[in-house]
Amino acid sequence: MSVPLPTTTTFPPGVKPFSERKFPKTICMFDVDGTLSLARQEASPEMKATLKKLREYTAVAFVGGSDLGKILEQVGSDGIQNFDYCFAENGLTAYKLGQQLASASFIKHVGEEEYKKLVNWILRYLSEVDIPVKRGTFVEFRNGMVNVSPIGRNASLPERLAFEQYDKEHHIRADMITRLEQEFLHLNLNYAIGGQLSFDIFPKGWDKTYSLKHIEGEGFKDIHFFGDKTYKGGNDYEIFTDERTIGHTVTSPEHTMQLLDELFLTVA
Ligand code: M1P
Repeated sequence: MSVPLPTTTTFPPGVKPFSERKFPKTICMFDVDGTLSLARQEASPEMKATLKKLREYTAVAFVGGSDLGKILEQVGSDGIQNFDYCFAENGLTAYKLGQQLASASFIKHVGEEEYKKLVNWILRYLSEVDIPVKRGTFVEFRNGMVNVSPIGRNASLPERLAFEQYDKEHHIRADMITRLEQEFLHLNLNYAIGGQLSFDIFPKGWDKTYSLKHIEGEGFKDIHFFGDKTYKGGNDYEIFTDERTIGHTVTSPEHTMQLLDELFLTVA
């Protein structure tokens, strides 16, 4: 959905304007899975309290690969109100202070015909992949990307974890990506393994750095990014290494909270 950019910045009641925060020109941006919560699980009450406190110090944003619905299951259904900026699907779905921002769409970018060829190819390929179990929803169409899962997104938590282990040994996703890269070179797409049972496909450049477009010109001098998949090939790599950000690699949500304490919350 494309909606006009909001023309005014209105801070909700009880939320300090950026200029009144302790670090007025700083924004902290967080990956979700592995950074604010365990993969596809809800953030802990401690994490939610830490982020609430942080909002007194800096501007606060999440930038996740998942779609907005899944991220809100993790950060809380009131997430759009609790973060200054919400970036789902790498920023292809974006909110500032509760108002949706304009964005681009995958289908408009590649066109219906090419999209259809891509999906048909994926379904054909997956029909020939032999893995221990298969469930449902092998292709999930989103605004800014396509998410592909060889086991299917309907897998239960134990099945999800089992697939992740199986994939580590058998490289089901990595092999499929290699083939996709060869078949669809002309579409100039990027493939990212950001989670446990799927991978994302989106146009080159529509990685998490896309979200930075939404805060350009907002006056932030220090843009901190926190993520766990900051290695090459991980879906945090591009934004972590981008020259506009100060990147932090975290190993768990607890590690994220520890870094926030050290960097901001306990600074006199
Ligand atoms: O945020 C990381 C990834 O989370 C999910 O991955 P999975 O279901 O495979 O664990 C997906 O929503 C994926 O798009 C996203 O990149």
